[in-house]
Amino acid sequence: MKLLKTICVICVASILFYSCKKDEKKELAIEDSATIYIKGTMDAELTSPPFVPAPIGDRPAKKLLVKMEILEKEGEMTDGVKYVYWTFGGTVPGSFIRTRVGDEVEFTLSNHPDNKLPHNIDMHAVTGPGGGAESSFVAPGHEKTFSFKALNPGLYVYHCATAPVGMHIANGMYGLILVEPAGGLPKVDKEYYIMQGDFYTKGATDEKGLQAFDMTKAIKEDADYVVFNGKVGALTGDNAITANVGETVRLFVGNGGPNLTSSFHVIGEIFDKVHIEGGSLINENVQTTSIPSGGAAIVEFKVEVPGTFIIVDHAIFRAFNKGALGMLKVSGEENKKLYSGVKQEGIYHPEGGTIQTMPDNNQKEIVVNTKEKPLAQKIAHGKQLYMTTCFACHQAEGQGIPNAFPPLAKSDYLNADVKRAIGIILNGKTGEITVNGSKYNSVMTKQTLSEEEVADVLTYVYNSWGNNKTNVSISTVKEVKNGK
Ligand code: HEC
Ligand SMILES: [Cu+2]
Repeated sequence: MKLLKTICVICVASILFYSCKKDEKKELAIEDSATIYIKGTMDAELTSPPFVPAPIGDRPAKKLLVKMEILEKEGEMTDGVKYVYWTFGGTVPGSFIRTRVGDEVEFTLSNHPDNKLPHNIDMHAVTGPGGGAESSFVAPGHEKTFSFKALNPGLYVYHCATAPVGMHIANGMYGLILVEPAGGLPKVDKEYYIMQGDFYTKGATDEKGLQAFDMTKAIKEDADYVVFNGKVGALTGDNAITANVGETVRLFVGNGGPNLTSSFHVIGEIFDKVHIEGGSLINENVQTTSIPSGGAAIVEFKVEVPGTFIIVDHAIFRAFNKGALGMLKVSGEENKKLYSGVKQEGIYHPEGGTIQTMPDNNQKEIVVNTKEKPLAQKIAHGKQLYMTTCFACHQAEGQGIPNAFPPLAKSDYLNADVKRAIGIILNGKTGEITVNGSKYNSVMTKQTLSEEEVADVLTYVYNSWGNNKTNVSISTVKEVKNGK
């Protein structure tokens, strides 16, 4: 009995000791990175996807200068479908940042003067308020600098966190920052940068023309496109990533979302190693790895046989119908011992995004209506327009943002003059104005809306948030347009 007691005491004591030691070790690890000595300054190499900067290797910790420019620019989502992307560094995903534990990163974020909106950056690798978002909020034509020390190794997502956050992310404002451990990552032959994102357009999937962002679909998580590296085909055909038989490949994979989790899979390969969630835990022999929105993973594998390996989100309709399909082309000698099956070309060719439907004999004709609609209908349509074109600046409840965007809720300026308000939407507005006693001197860009849309959106605004309930007619919009 006495012996049993003694053993018990020893057990409890050693468990306590062990768990204390573990905590101590963890604390030490973080404290260590915080006190790593910095030797000199250098400019960070930034790369566009699918490429990554050179490995850090065993370079000592430094002050690392990162300069990133925000650009709002038109690009192509797929053949004939244009989209205005908001980007970090001109690409979706944004430029890849590579740093190491102990680096003091001095980050300068500039917002190009041609841009329309303020932006900022929230880096998941940052320990500090908002991941940097609070210190980096920057208006068009300005830049902001802040600095942070890289404390935890891993692969981290960065993204814009300016309201409406979902919209900034949905338009492409995300990327990856890698923090290497001291001494660097093990050497591999090829490294690439892939990031998934879901997109929501006003028109249906593959509908041609310049497509605007659709807030309603985004809220429903009903994506028109789910793609790697910002567009359909960014990693297929001539854009495929490549390797040679016998090489080791490391993929830095992120998921910008805004909504959908990725079931990341390479058809015909098994991941030898996966840094789960981009952290320190390594899983081996993985078929499909789950990458949450706002998360990442590092996957590594050796390519043993030649061929085209298809990269997909294994939520498979996304791959074959919404764009989440890429290619890794491996060249070299065949190895019949490892793979000797009949090789059939073309099995995995993308089907394209065309949605196939059964014939419908009751198709209704679509009538274009330019006559005045009932008030309720105008308000409903106007609300939709507001939520896609106006609310990024004037906010969901028309409350505006102090010193940047004037309020539309109970706005004395708005309620005083309907024709003036119509003119602002048709032509844009600059110069000082006073709304509810506060001065604004900023720019509202010209909105490309039809006469009917102007009437509907203003009718919605006038019939919301305590405004004077004016019903704006198409004929009044026409009068303003014709200068009456
Ligand atoms: C890119 C940001 C932006 C967008 C988008 C935008 N506005 Fe504005 N709006 C502004 C700014 C900035 C001003 C103030 C301009 C100035 O300082 O002269 C303004 C002023 C106004 C005003 C007059 C001031 C007031 O508060 O009553 C109205 C009315 C208005 N906007 C309505 C709209 C409507 C309706 C839409 C959508 C169809 C819209 N705006 C889209 C930025 C925007
Ligand atoms: Cu932004």
